[in-house]
Amino acid sequence: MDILKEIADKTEKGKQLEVPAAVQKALANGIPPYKVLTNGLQKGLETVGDRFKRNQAYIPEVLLAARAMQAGINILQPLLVESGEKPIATVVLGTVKDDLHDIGKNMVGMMLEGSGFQVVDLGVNVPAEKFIAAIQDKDTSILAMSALLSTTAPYLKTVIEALKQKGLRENVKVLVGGAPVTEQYAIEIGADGFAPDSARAADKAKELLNLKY
Ligand code: B1M
Repeated sequence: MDILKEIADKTEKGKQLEVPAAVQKALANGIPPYKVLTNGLQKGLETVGDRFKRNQAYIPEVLLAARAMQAGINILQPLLVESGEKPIATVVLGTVKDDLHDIGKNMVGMMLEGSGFQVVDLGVNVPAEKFIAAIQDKDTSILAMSALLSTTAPYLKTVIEALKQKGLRENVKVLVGGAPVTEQYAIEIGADGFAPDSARAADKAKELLNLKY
């Protein structure tokens, strides 16, 4: 079997103990880390996600697949974040309140670090006050927020409004993303930028700061 297909298959089946070896094999075959991530691990998680949507998989299966994917990401992470340069700016990153999805956010964090940003990752279920406290604490250039549920996407706007109320809106660029978020939605809620995936999130972050990429 094609090694990327094998990784996708093992991820889908939640084979947390077998995924790392398959990822190592793909890397040894010269497949670039980002391709292993998107065409292998991510594909497997998406497949189980689609089955879940059609009521053909249960949440524990999705969770096991997510853990298997994380086991693979742990191997890829050092390769993806290795930029070797001084941080170009600080990004505060998090998944918004009431949302526990963190895989996409973690990928965005890795790609940002790999592009030379310092990333302050606040984790998941982050309320507006926590984003604001982090921005005030660090010399932050970008606030990057992820939302994976259609019920939590409106919270992106809540945070932007809270920034305005605190007089901090002009201090940071706001970058948003996540499956239910679109470019149009980002404009409507007053964000500065949107990206559909982690690689483009890193490009967009540079663009927002007028840095070349
Ligand atoms: Co959840 N879940 N989930 N889930 N889950 C989805 C998102 C869903 C689409 C599944 C479905 O129905 N098909 C659905 C949302 C429907 C909707 O609102 N439209 C859903 C649901 C309903 C739920 C629960 C409500 C289920 C329940 O309990 N009944 C529940 C909610 C829990 C909560 O958050 N409060 C829930 C729970 C879970 C698990 C805990 C089991 C697990 C999360 C584990 C974890 O994250 N540690 C889980 C998972 C794994 C998924 C799916 C299968 C995969 C999500 C994922 O990690 N994708 C998902 C279905 C699917 O996507 N096929 C689903 C891979 C990841 C790389 O993609 O996160 O989209 P993504 O990130 C992308 C881009 O969006 C972008 O870059 C990444 C790729 O490069 N991106 C950004 C992300 N953030 C960005 C930020 C940026 C820019 C780009 O700038 C800052």
